[in-house]
Parts: sequence; structure tokens; C-alpha cells
Amino acid sequence: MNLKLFVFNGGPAPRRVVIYLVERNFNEDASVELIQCTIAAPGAPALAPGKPPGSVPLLHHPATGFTLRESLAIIDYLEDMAEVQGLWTMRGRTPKDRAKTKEMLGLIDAVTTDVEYAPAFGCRLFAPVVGGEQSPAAVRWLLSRANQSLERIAEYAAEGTPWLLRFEREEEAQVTVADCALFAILQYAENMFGWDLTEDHPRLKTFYGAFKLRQSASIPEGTWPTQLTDMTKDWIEY
Ligand SMILES: N[C@@H](CCC(=O)N[C@@H](CS)C(=O)NCC(=O)O)C(=O)O
Repeated sequence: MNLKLFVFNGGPAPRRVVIYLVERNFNEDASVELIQCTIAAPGAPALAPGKPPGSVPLLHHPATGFTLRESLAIIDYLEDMAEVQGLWTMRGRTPKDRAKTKEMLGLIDAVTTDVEYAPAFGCRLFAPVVGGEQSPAAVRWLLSRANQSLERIAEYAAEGTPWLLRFEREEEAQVTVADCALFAILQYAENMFGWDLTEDHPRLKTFYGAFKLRQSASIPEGTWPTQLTDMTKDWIEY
């Protein structure tokens, strides 16, 4: 189908789609071509030759001009395509299972936004994004919101499997799109800022430990280089 997916490995939104693609084996059958973008500085646009305007991940079909710019919409669309091809589902079969997947994704998206915005208010590297007006209270508030959502994710998580939802394929609980999205933000927090978001949530620690062993969890070279992560450790008091 010759779809192009523009990504920036270091960001949690593109990262969740890349993890999903590996779980789906889309990168192996080459129906989706991955194109790496550069982002020159915090708040700068993602750039790559031939990329339509917009944030990444960005899915583009050059022949028709069809373009999607939201990670969850991209995953949903690729899941629809997979199902048309008769592949197994990664978001649940029944309306109830699908609603549960969406519920998890909603909470995970909230965590992702809070964890992404908190550094704008406290990490010195991101100070230009808020015109230098950083705020300890804003950092505390955003991180406590993220923690509340993580609490709910842990509370709603299935039992008897490390994964968030218990959807079985050939009697084995399988990874879902919600697992890909949660892992992406936990991995980003750990590698970009040295944060263990699972610290207060043993259920999520179990999830993270299990998912880390998967091939999709391996970090592409240069994703969070030390020149960058040395700077992400410099924070205001909060
Ligand atoms: N809600 C969006 C968030 C996308 C987003 O924030 N992307 C960042 C990288 S993580 C980006 O593209 N920044 C550069 C730009 O906006 O051009 C999604 O889930 O796709």
C-alpha cells in the first residue's frame, strides 16, 4: 500500500506507533515505510524531506494524499487495515473488549500528555517553550495528575497476565495496542529523564519488566543520546 510513517524516535507519541508496528510485523512486510525526522530544539517542528506539515507520528499515502497526524488514530487505522487482511486483533474482539481498550488508551494518553508537559515547567532545557516562566507548582500538579492516572491504570489492569487486558489468542494472553502505548511512555520517562513511573505501582512494574523483554522494546540507536540526557537532568526545585 506504500504508506509512509514519519517519526521521531525520541518522542513518546511516535515511539508508541513504532512499538506497535514491530508487534504487528508491519516493518517486516514493508507495507509501512518508516522515515526518521529531526527536531532541532524543544518546540521546533519535526522535519524530513517529503513530510507534509504537522506533528509526528504522521502517516501519509503519497498516491492519494491521505494523511493522519494523531498517533492513536494511526494505530486504529492500521488495526482496521490488519483486520481487513484477516490478521488477529490487537484491540479486542467484542464491543466490551474494545471499550476497555479505549478506556485504557484514554488514561495512557492522559499520562503521556502530563509527563510530556511537566518538563516545560521544570526542566531547564525546555524553559524556552514557556518563555522562561517555569513553575514548581505546575510541575507538581502535572506529575500528580500523571500518578493518579497510573493508579487507575493499575487498578483496572487484568489479573493473571502481565498485560493490561486479558484478551486471549490461542489461549495465550496477547499484547494489545494499550500495552504498546503504556510501554512507550514508561520507556520515555526512564530514558529521557531517569524517572521510574512504576515506582508506586507494583502492578505496572510487573508489566514494564515483562514488556521490556520483547523485541519491540529494544531502543533504536541514537534515540536518547547522552548529549541530550545530560541536559534533561537539570531541573528547577519543585
Ligand atoms: N497528540 C499527538 C502528539 C504528537 C506530538 O506531540 N509530537 C511531537 C513529538 S513527540 C512533535 O511532532 N513535535 C514537533 C512538531 O510538532 O512538529 C499524537 O499523539 O500524535
